[in-house]
Amino acid sequence: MITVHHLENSQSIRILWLLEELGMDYNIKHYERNKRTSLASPEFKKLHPVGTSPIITDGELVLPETNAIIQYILDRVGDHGLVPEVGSPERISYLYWLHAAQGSIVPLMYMQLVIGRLAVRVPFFLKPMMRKVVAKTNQSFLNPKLNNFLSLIEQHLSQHTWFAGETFTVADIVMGYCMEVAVVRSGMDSRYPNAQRFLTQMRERPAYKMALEKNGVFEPLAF
Ligand SMILES: N[C@@H](CCC(=O)N[C@@H](CS)C(=O)NCC(=O)O)C(=O)O
Repeated sequence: MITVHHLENSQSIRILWLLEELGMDYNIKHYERNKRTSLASPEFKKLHPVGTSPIITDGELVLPETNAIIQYILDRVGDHGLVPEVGSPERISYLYWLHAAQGSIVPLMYMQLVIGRLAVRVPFFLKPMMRKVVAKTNQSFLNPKLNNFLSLIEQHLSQHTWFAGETFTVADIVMGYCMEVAVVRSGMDSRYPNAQRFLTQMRERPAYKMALEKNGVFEPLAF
């Protein structure tokens, strides 16, 4: 049986959500983050040399990386109906959002969080200078790139119910986490009504509710 090694407030929520959508049996082992650094606990780090969440184990297998885990689970199930058919227009949207999430959006959010913390962590005499560097990096580099994504998401969801079209797919699970983080930290507010509609609709899914219940208090970090 699959065990999800579940780091609090992490991308691992997607794996719980997927397993719930598929109605699979699984175990969860909960791990805390270091309160000061937000890094995973030493116990979690022992699971794999890279030591980032999510990680699953299945027998002898130890597998990290969100999208690799998702594909592994889908392959294991076979007929799941959560991925559009090869050759359909939905497939293109599915591929785009699945990979934009992990390849572009999460890394931008991650950078935003890390550089934001730099200004807090440096010695007091460097803080004024560091604050300027952080503000400049956000203003000239990170915010414009993230805002491009927020606008694209809003425009896409004004024409489609879900990320790949009219049917819920795994792209919604992968993007769903980005959407939760975008609300907390990247300004995805009422200026983006279709994004808000998507969030309401995904939060109403019984499988997501169950994943949140198993997770406990959820304050997504993308870190
Ligand atoms: N590309 C990886 C990124 C994983 C990642 O950075 N996970 C964060 C949690 S959201 C993490 O493990 N942070 C704690 C740490 O690095 O110790 C994936 O998609 O799984």
